[in-house]
Amino acid sequence: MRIAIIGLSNSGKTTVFNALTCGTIETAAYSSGQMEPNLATVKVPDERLAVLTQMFHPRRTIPADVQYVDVAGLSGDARQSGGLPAALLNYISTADALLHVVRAFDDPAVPHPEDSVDVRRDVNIVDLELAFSDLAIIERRLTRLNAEIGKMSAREKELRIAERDLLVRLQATLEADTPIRNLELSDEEERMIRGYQFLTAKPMLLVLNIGEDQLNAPPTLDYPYRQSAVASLCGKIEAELAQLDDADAQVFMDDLGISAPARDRVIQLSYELLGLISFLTTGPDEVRAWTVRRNTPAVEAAGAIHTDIQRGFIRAEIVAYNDLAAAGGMSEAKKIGTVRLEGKQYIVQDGDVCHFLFNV
Ligand SMILES: Nc1nc2c(ncn2[C@@H]2O[C@H](COP(=O)(O)OP(=O)(O)OP(=O)(O)O)[C@@H](O)[C@H]2O)c(=O)[nH]1
Ligand SMILES: [Mg+2]
Repeated sequence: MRIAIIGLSNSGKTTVFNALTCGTIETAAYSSGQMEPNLATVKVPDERLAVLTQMFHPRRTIPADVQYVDVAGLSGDARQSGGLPAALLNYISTADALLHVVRAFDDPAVPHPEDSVDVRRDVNIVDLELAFSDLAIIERRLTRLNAEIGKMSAREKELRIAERDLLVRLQATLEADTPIRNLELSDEEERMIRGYQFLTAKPMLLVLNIGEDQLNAPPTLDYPYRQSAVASLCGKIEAELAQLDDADAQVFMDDLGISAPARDRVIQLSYELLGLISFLTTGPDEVRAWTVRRNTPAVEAAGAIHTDIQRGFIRAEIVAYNDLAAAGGMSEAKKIGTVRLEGKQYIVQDGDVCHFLFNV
């Protein structure tokens, strides 16, 4: 799972990246304009892993991880310049979700590309930029489809017409200033558009980067779309916090009246609001958490571990974490009868302890 950190230049993207990943990438008051992204992998905190480790004594314990990629700022002028730079678009479109850092802090030493702090305006600028990119793809595809449909066989034609109708619907949605993620699409419709990697179809976490002076009264923002959430944090403080050991961090947090570092909160938010869950695997070798989207069928979840397991999938042996913890061990859970056999289409739940049976 990869989350791309986007936003206008100087909004504090690299600062937030450092806060989330305990990184030390240099930040600057003057936009770097760099195209090379910063990449880091973050372990997702999960108390269940400690319990399972006690139970199975594996050689290693591997938490789920999320990758963050910090890219160059969006300039807000893609419409004039003919689209987002290709390298930037590539990093954003291949991400599973977007984290938009919006500048809420006021600091005369840090120039704002729009010359003033205005959270609502900046959210709109970036949303428009993403929508514009999606619209360009839709328009190109519709032109192709319309040219091709006349020459197709009946079966092929039916499929293409369904795709065209869906794209026309997405186009109308975007033109009404609504992101694609706000639409409730059927599984089949989602499959139909997955390949386009639409930017506004990705789950979106807006992070308001507030100043030290706003800690006690962070600004709010109404952002009512589906698969979207709003959080606020002070990037500058959190990046400093990420560099301290636990004891020093606690003193610093007590001083500021913060109860927990933002990185845990933001990673948890990513999980809940970006539709991600963890399933768990256990054994003498490793106890491990894996990340998949909510509503993932068992056969696809198996693919998160290895494509061979997906291809040769027979069944999954599954016990809910709470049942396993209550039973105290796998053979006890089997005795009580809380271990189930599930097929390919079973929808994996957060905390499912899974053992996949497969042949290759
Ligand atoms: N006062 C204050 N300054 C901040 C905060 N967050 C970031 N800054 C400052 O803003 C400047 C830009 O921060 P960066 O994190 O480099 O911003 P960016 O969005 O990555 O910038 P580009 O990559 O150049 O687009 C730096 O001087 C930061 O120290 C904050 O919460 N408060
Ligand atoms: Mg940066």
